[in-house]
Amino acid sequence: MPSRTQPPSNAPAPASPTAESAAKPAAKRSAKAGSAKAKAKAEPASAKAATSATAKSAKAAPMTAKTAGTAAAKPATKPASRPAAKPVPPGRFITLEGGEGAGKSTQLRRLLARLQAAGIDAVGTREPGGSTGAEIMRHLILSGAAKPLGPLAEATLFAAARADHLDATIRPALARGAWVVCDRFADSTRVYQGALGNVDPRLIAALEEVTVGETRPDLTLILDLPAEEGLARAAARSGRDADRFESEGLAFHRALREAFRALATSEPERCVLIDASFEAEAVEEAIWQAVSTRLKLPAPRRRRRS
Ligand code: T5A
Repeated sequence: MPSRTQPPSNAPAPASPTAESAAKPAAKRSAKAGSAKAKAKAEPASAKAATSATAKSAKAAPMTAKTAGTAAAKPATKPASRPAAKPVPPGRFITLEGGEGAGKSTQLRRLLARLQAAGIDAVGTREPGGSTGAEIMRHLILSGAAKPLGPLAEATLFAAARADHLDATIRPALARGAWVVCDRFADSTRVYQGALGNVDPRLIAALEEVTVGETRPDLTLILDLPAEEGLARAAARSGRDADRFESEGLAFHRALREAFRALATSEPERCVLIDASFEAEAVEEAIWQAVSTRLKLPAPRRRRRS
């Protein structure tokens, strides 16, 4: 069974969302996954440097048993003391998934506001998009221009957009210790192009391996709602026409819901199924419960007395 969170009926009022934070670009630094990698890489590199320095000095002045003993007893130069590097708190990566109109964008804003109120540096982003290059690809894909090429071509376009998004936005934010909340991510490719588009799962997995690598979500919140309700919500929203995927038939959207539910069942350690049929405040509360239970929130900062 998937882990399913029911919103309480007496959910408190939400914190006010900030659209600004949802669009906030992340600073350019190295990746979260990259930081672990960088650390692993840095160690062999410094070991190599030390080895080559030893080899060099050994070449310049070959050691005898006598000089070796002296050198060991009395180091010629005192090693310079360096200030300890300030540890970077680990960033966390949360993704929101689900069918059309399930309330992902609404809940992303609310979750960001909650995280920021808890003193967390939180960045909101979305897919397809979230970086300059990926936003260009978003327009291309959602316009339906690539539809005639089929789901395989669309899967590779989503993967290319994701690679840019990860490099430009997600990894730099995680590396500085920020929490990243992303509206859709690789699970959408698994479900839309994989489960629904019948793209070979080995290809979907290979694309994910190459683009996402170690930058996997710590927590995925799957907003679950009957397809009819989601489509009705999306249609009631004023100001835009149905896009490439919204314009698919009801059977497609019902199958989407089932595929997302199956995903939640298959990866219960990462995914939490959220009942999104409640009003937005209650869904927000259920999401906050899941986030605070699954991820360790930092202790609230103490105020200094003046
Ligand atoms: N895609 C994406 C792929 O096929 N493969 C991929 O790899 C990726 C990354 C993206 C499309 O691309 C596809 C999937 C998508 O079809 P999109 O425009 O980003 O396109 O579309 P969605 O992600 O589906 O976003 P939507 O905006 O359509 O839906 P949301 O974000 O789930 O819903 P939201 O928050 O905008 O809410 C919709 C309406 O409902 C109201 C809101 O006010 C809004 O009017 N609402 C509620 N009403 C009642 N009760 C609640 N609890 C409500 N919550 C929100």
